[in-house]
Amino acid sequence: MKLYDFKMAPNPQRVNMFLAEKGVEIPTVEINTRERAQFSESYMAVNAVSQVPVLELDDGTCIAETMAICRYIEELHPEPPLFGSDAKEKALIEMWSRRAEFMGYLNAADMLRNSSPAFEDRGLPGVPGGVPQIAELVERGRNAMGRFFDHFDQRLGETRFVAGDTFSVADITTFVTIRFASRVEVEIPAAANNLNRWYGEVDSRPSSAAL
Ligand SMILES: N[C@@H](CCC(=O)N[C@@H](CS)C(=O)NCC(=O)O)C(=O)O
Repeated sequence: MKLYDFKMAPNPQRVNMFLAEKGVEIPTVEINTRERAQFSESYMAVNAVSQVPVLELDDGTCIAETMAICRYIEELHPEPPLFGSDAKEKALIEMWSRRAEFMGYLNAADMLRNSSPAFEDRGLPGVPGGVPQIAELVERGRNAMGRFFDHFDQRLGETRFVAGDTFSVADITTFVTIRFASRVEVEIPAAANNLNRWYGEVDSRPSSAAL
């Protein structure tokens, strides 16, 4: 098995933090997306949509998509369960993972991809011909991140972790999203006490070193 990885990129970081929580190590092959390695012919045979991460199994099967990779690892290494143990936990983890991605991650990505010179003509991932930046998406992303922080702060006033009492993959997506947003100087508001409390707790887990 091998993981096509790029340690600076947020979706590979989600897989790396997940692996660290499981105590599992998988050999990696670096695909440096800054140097356009995702568009090489050999990598496009691994993932036709030119994105990382990808997990290649020993039989040659290539699993793309962060959550699909994490689910596969969860099946092989069920302890500790990061996708929940019963019907209610599983559904809540799915719910909060989706909110972390749609309310948070995608907006942080819009902000970075549409503002940073390093992402010029890379408005969307995995498009060899390029996608122009749209400046308006930066402001829209900033407003959306504000709503994401508010909503998650409110939630974390009710629960220790994002999806409930136990740490889960939803915490990983939320944590990676917040670190990612800090690259465009978007930080958790100081007044968001619950979210700041939770961030400190997750940041102190050994798995956060995977970022
Ligand atoms: N939906 C995919 C998204 C993967 C993705 O966007 N990966 C980024 C790195 S975080 C990438 O490969 N970017 C390539 C590019 O910028 O062209 C997943 O969940 O794994």
